Amino acid sequence: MNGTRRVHPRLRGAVAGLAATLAMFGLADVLARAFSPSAAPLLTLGQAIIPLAPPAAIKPVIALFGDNDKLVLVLSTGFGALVLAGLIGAVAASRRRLGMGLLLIAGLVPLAVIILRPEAGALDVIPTLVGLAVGIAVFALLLRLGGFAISAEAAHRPVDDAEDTAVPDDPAEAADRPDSEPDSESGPAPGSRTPNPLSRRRFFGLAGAVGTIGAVTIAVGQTVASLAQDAGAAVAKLVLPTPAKRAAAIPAAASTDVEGTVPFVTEAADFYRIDTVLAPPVIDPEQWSLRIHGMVEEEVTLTMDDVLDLPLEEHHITLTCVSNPVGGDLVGNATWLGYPVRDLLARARPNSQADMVLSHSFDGFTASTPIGALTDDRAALLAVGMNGEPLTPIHGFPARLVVPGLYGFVSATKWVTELEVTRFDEKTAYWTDRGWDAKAPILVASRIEVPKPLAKVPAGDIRVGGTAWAQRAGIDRVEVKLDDGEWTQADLAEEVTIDTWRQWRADFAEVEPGTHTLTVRATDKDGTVQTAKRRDSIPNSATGHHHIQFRVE
Ligand SMILES: Nc1nc2c(c(=O)[nH]1)N[C@H]1C(S)=C(S)[C@@H](COP(=O)(O)O)O[C@H]1N2
Ligand SMILES: [Mo]
Repeated sequence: MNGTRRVHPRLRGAVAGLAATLAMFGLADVLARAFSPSAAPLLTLGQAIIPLAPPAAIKPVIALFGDNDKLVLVLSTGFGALVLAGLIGAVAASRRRLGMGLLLIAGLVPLAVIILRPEAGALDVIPTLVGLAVGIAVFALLLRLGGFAISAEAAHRPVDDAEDTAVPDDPAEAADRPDSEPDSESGPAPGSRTPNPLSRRRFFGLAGAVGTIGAVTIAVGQTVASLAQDAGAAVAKLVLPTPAKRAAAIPAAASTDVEGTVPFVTEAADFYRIDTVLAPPVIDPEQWSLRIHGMVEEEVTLTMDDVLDLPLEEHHITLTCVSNPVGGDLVGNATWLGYPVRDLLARARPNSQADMVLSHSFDGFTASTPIGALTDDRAALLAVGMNGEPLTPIHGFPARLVVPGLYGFVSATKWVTELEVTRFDEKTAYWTDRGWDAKAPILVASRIEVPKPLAKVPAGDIRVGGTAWAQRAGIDRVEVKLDDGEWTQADLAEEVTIDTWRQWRADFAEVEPGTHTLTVRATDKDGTVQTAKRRDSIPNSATGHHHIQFRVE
């Protein structure tokens, strides 16, 4: 028997595997959304991969896809599962029992991941179990309809479509069949196949329909779930009190008038999102509490009512991610409402030997913050509000930390549930265990927002603009350079606080047609000039000057 005869049976087997897997994920997804949303197998699998993924792979994905990293992860998990299913299906074309067994074993993986989650409930396995049973049944049925023999002897002689014994009831199909597989130059041994296998067209039609229904179900489920998430009843339960201390109003002069620059205040919907959860936990504020423990004189636990009864303060603070590439947008500025962590810690009376607070999230994430940054005069907050609204689930509802001057991964714990007072030589945080620094103050940075890279700009006078930040120090100066010219000082918008970003703009007269490069650098009020040295984001942020090219015509 020559090799080409195997192509079609293997393809059929692979298609059967793909269709069965899509059916399994689709059904399990629908059931999970109805009964236990956090137990959807695709989501749970993707979530399980996150802490296992090598840091060297995670940060570039974040840098490349930013907020879409979740989608990329779910899609790659799904893609991986499909590739595996296709291979198993191809195996099943010649060894049906082995193929079925492999599919079952592969299906046990999401089941195991679901059971092993710390928050797993007894009913969580049901969606995946039902999905798996149906997926296996679909696989078996498609293999049978595809004409794969059960006996080991026959397994070596897969059926060719041209020899189908089924009586076609569709003339077009009948016409389609006799010459459809020119590679079937020799006939199969008598008795070597299941009776009445479907024609090629029907088989692929059926498998395609099953697979499509599964895929559409998954896509619709994901979309519905992400739309439903922000409008949770939990969020409606939290009514923010009037701040005891309001932040100063933001002056108009905090913004330059350069069209196309990013607004001074970032709306929650536009705020960058970085975290290790696929679906943000939706926490009932009535169930939430914050426990302050560890090296303290007195353990303290606060409920949400306790927090809302405290005199809350509003502060404008710019939050920054260590993974932000030079010129990137993993940075946002908001008005946060919360209670100073300093005063919370004072209630628990930390031991003087403690030098770190390990904040724990509901989802298991941790951040290590120097205790000094939480007790000095900066506005380190247990925040419950963002721009006048409760936090959104994505940004940490019902409570998170916001600490001026430190990258988010060592300070800005969302869905925060515990403050553990400890020492850097005793405990390490989530990203520190994955190669990042234990402490990470924000470095002075600046970016060009206008013109956009590769923009076409009319010749003549050109206005450029962007944003710079150096939380805790404040921005002192921003300089821009056209091509190889001199550094020229940009005009700065009014400073709101040293912990907020600052917009800048500059004008260049009579710029000649052609391709030009624009470069920016900032200097903070301590005199630190943004370094030109290029460096990757691990272990404590990328550096280098942001530059863009644009065309004058
Ligand atoms: N629970 C939890 N909190 C977290 C993270 C996380 O992965 N899990 N990521 C941190 C990082 S790396 C950053 S930069 C900020 C981002 O906050 P945002 O998503 O609200 O912009 O949240 C921090 N808080
Ligand atoms: Mo981050």
